[in-house]
Amino acid sequence: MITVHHLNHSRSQRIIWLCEEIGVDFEIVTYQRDPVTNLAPPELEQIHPLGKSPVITDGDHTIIESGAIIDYLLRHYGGGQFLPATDSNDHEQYLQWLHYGESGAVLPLMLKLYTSKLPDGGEALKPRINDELTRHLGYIEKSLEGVNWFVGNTFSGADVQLSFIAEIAPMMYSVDKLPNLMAFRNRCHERPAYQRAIAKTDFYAYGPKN
Ligand SMILES: N[C@@H](CCC(=O)N[C@@H](CS)C(=O)NCC(=O)O)C(=O)O
Repeated sequence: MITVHHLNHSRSQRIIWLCEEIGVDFEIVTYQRDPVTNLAPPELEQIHPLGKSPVITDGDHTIIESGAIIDYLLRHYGGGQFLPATDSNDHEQYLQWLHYGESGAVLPLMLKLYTSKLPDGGEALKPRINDELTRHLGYIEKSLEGVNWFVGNTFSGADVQLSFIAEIAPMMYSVDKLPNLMAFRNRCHERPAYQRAIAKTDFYAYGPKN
């Protein structure tokens, strides 16, 4: 049985969503962020020393990192769904987007978030961070021109990974410049499995706005 160790308002929401998409049997153990520091509680370190979410356990396996978890779930429990054939060009594209979602794409967003908490708002770093945000979000926006999904215009694990970028981008960048990304986010939110995941968890701050 798969256990998703879920932190409220976090990247683990997308893992619960993916479990719903593939219809695998799973349970959720929820952890609450510290209301002052916003950090995960120490109990999560008992599951994995990094104490971050998402983390899943499945028998002898304990797996961290959203991209690795998405790939694991699809390979072992996806029944061929949402995972392009390994010998296809789409598979290479899928791997690229899966990695990009938690490396190149997320870095400027995290830098913006962290520096905004500095007393001077990280003034010295602002121009560089804003340039990087424009570069990466611009690339993502352009990649969605005329398509619904990132790989072969077919829903895949890469879309699950990138949904978090689409969900947090509005906090740090003008959504007027991201119509394709916001439409993508809305398409994710409209999926029945996404809504089932929302219904199974506490309020998710980056989820659909009613
Ligand atoms: N790249 C990792 C990021 C994991 C991560 O930083 N998760 C955040 C939640 S979105 C977390 O656990 N924050 C609480 C903390 O750092 O204490 C992934 O995608 O799994």
